[in-house]
Amino acid sequence: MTRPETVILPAPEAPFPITQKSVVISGFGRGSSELGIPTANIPINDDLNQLETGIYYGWCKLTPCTKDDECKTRNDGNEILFDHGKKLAGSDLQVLPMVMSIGWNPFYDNKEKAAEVHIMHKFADNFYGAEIAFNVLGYIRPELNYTTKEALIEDINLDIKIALEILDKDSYKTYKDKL
Ligand code: ADP
Ligand code: RBF
Ligand code: MG
Repeated sequence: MTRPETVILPAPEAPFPITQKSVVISGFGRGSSELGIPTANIPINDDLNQLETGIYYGWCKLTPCTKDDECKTRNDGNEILFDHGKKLAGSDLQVLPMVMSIGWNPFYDNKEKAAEVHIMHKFADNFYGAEIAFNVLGYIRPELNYTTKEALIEDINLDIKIALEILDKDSYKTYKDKL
């Protein structure tokens, strides 16, 4: 399954792969609560900023940081527990497939550019403050605005399907071993 506008290359092409290590920060908390699609937010940096805004895919790998728990207060006053990924275990620590959104989230009219990773894996707990290594291997589509939340959710679910199909090709799977 795909979209007419999604170009699937036989293998990643420049500027991909973009391989980085970062840390999971907190956002507005809307991914899980409003969309049912949690995203691990990461700070924007020069390399990600140079990509055009839109939806990307690749592999990622989480590692707990050995730091004490911290409570951080979000802009809206909510307290977020940063346990730095202490509860990650077993398959949570494998290399996992992901989709990444980079941009302004036009549906929510954000004032700051965000980079967010949805990992196609079921986690029992949050992992704010964990280390995330990832490689971005390709681009799916631009960021869009939507008239309904349901339409956004439907499109994200199609992104996930497309990403899983591409990542299943040997020429993309081989990048799993590079994290
Ligand atoms: P925020 O706006 O703070 O990023 P979200 O609702 O997007 O809030 O939730 C993000 C948090 O959910 C992540 O930081 C991570 O700790 C956790 N999480 C649980 N499951 C996943 C998943 N499959 N992919 C990404 N993050 C996940
Ligand atoms: N937000 C948008 O406003 N427009 C989009 O087209 C859009 N596409 C996304 C695709 C994926 C795969 C993901 C993970 C997120 C996307 N988002 C998009 C971001 C979404 O609005 C955001 O994750 C939530 O607001 C939670 O931060
Ligand atoms: Mg998020």
